[in-house]
Amino acid sequence: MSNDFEVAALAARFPSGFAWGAATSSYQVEGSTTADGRGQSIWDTFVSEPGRVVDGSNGDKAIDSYHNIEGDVALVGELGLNSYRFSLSWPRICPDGDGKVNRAGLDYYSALVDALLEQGITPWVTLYHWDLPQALENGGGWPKRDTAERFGEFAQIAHQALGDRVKRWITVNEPWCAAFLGYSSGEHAPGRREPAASIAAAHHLMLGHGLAARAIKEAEPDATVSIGLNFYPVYAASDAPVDVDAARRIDGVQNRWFTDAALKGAYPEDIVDDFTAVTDFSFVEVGDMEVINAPLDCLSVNYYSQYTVTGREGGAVSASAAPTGAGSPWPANEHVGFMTTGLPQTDMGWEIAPEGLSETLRRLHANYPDVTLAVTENGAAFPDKLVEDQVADSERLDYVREHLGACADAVEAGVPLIGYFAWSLADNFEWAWGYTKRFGLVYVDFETGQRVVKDSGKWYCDLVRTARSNGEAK
Ligand code: IFM
Repeated sequence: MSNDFEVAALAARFPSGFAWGAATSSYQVEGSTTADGRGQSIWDTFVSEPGRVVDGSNGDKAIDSYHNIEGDVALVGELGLNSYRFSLSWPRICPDGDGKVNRAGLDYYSALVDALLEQGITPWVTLYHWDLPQALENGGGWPKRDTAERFGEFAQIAHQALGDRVKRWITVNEPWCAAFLGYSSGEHAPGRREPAASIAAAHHLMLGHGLAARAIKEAEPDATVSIGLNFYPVYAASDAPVDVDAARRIDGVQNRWFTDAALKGAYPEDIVDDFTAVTDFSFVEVGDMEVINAPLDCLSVNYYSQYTVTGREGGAVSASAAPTGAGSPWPANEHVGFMTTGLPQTDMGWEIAPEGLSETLRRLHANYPDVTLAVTENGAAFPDKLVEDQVADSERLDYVREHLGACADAVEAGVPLIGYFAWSLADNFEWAWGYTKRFGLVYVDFETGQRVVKDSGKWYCDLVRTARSNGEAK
């Protein structure tokens, strides 16, 4: 099948009005961490501690998006995208995490939004993508209720400043990572290893989500409000009851904990029972679950891979198969081994499982039929090389193509999917992996900042342009 024919066939499977985008987050791309009154975030602190980031790097410069609004927006336009997802740095806007606003921080995002709109690109704004103001961590961080309340205020501030132009809001990105990698396994900022506190953190991230969603909807009932959750199909390695139970626990914490809270107003009972071994849930107050259950317009689905788990003691544990899955607080991950199944893997060691994306979308729609879905992150790291102005990243191109095929399968199965965002627009700071993992559709020379569209980016552009012109013709 020729490439053109294949692109046309795939493009034709998406509805008109579909959001075609790419995503980034503030700490991963902006740099300028002390410019113009920005306060310190927990990631600034974390990266300064020896051994936290594999290459000893940090986000001080990142890919300098703070100084490159025009260039980055032009890149989004060059790729033919009609949507761009980015996050607000809370400490850039509220340096101490309280109600005191740093005007320069708001001005930066306001200029970015204007530049996008001028190009006809719809901004999708994430309010929290992990860069908590250090001042709030000093007061106890997400395990403390006050942080959720401050976040609700921050949402109000952000909406007041940008809501005249921004209509798509994602409250919190991947609270699983923020809570459990941040406060249980300690792989992410603030690097704490306190399982009980991580469950309180998870609750307050959800409470913050609910308060933010409520603040935005009260100010603007027509705004689209969403939460970004990371999903993985979880399979038991065998029918043995210990394996089946391990799969239940990991699925519960990863896929059901946050989604049930947001969309059903209750945590899944089996996981509450598991967690009772480490916490008494005294941080949950009357009325919290109603706040968390604030009406949602859309569920933002971040999808990368699948998990196969065993509960057998000494079962084949592969740290690389699930560098993040192992972060669930004990007892959810007690004796759980993450296994490799022989599928090809990305540079993160994550198995490539595109059919898991359509399975995830179909399962979400079956369980939560009232909400539309958007894939707000999907992508892969590979060790790209720039050779004579070209990055021949055929593995990423295949990854994106196959996952978009899975999205189209879901659409055809009746899933109300409204958008797809590649992670990421450009190579950037990959958290504890520093600059050693490249996820971009666009290659970045981390020394010079030069950007070069990879083959995967060119292919995606082709697809998006074809799909969008189909939409216009309909
Ligand atoms: O880079 C991250 C992003 O910040 C959150 N979701 C997963 C991506 C890849 O690890």
